[in-house]
Amino acid sequence: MAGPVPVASSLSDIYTVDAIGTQAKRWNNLLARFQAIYGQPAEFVARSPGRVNIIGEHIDYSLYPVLPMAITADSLLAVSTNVASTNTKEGHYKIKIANVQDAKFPAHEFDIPYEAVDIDATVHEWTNYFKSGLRGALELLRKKHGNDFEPKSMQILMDGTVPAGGGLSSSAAFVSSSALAVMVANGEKTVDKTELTELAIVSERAVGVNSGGMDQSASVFSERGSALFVSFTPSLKARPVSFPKTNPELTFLIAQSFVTADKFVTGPVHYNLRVVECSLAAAYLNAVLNPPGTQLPSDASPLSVSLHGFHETYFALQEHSSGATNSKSTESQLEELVALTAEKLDKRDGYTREEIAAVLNISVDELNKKFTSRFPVRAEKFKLRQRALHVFSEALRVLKFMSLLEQQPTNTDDTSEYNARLGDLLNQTQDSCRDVYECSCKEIDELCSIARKAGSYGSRLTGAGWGGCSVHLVPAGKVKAVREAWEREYYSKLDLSEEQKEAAVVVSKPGSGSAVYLVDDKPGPVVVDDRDRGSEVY
Ligand code: NG1
Repeated sequence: MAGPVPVASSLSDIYTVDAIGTQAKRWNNLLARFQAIYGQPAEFVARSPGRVNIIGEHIDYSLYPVLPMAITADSLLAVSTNVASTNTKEGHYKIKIANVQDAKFPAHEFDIPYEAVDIDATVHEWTNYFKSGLRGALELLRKKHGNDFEPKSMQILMDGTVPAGGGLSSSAAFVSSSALAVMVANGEKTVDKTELTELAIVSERAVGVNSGGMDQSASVFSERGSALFVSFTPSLKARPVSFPKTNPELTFLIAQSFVTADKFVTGPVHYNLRVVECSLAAAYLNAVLNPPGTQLPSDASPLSVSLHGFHETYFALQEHSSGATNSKSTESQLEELVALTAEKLDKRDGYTREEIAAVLNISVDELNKKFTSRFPVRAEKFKLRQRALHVFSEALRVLKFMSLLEQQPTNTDDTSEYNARLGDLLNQTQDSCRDVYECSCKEIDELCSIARKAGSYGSRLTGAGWGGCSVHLVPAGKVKAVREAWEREYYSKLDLSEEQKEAAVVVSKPGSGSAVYLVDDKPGPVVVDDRDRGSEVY
């Protein structure tokens, strides 16, 4: 899966057949608008999709593997580097950036000094996501070409179809496509997928969210037709995973709750707080379960210490002291960690800073500096027990889900029981997100219970939660019934525009990841190589 980001020669390399017609219109509109705004054609388009997470929620920043897949909705950046330098300040390059939705996302022009990209994370401004991709890509370019590297000016038109705050990772799609665009604009003929993903993960943290790495990996690495198993240790790896043939056939439905969850605004009490709680839980468990003085390894998680780091250290020390050579399976290790957490972290109402600092043998100031100064959080107490229980049990569910996928169903005439086992794991995830990790909301809970009653095998929130989207594993024959039930019992009660109604529910097929399309090579409308009807240009 590693290797360079593909250069697409036609939209058929990027989208599934059913999406091509709509996408061709959209791409042609993007290229025509680019010409109209900047008076010249775009040279290339950089594309990165959103994603839906199948299982493994809120465990990527604790460095446990997850199973997302890319969706059709994406972020497109049409780019040209042919920018007149006449009014650009000395020692600066110019970025002109506009959006096809110009009323919502106004155009901007920046003169940026060669040495640094300034991002004001306290202001919620759409172009910050581009700037964070720019900053990350330039760091990589400097590593490759030296500190004197002079970035090219760019003019950009963006078209994003991943709903913002909808749990489908619009931000990762935007940051990854921006970083990719900057790399290509600055002459990189091939862009390595792992390098792009790693820089997009770090870049996104510049926008004020202590992000894990799932979304960027899914956005960059995905392959059409497959989900993606992403692991973060010992280094970032992604591999495609296919679903076995089942009867009844399985369909993933994505349903919007229309509760907008803005991670940036609610970070101090939701997302960023969970990241802090997980790292504090790792440090606490290390202090009470490992020999005095044990240091957790500094790792790639947002705060550099993670529950996965604790997990590895704990079992390595256990094996070392018992002289055992037969390592336990990861499943049994995780089961043991769930039991240990329940026993050692017994305060259900949470731990104060003072209580945690005393166990870590550091001052409250040191605790704040290490854990809560990177991004502000607001909490009197930290729910270490609940957060660690969710993370260990969710990591276990991912492994169980994967082993089911690898096993294949035994009775291929009727795989209902197998399907139900997959669904059951998704339902357990939802229960844990709702009751233990506290990242669901009543609207998502409602969508899940309506879907289950109408025939879904498994229903749960997807992404960060607190609103946004839900994902449902539904037998193909029940898709209609589930959609109708939502309409009757949920959507008809909301005041939705036609556009929202249309976007409320999508049947999701695993889509492909990042790609570059070189317009230069193919002037005129975008190329669609319709494999059924021969080559055609829309
Ligand atoms: P969303 O907000 O749905 O894109 C976020 C994180 C992921 C992961 C999920 C929860 C970012 C960019 N994404 O996803 O890394 O932690 O929540 O599983 O912060």
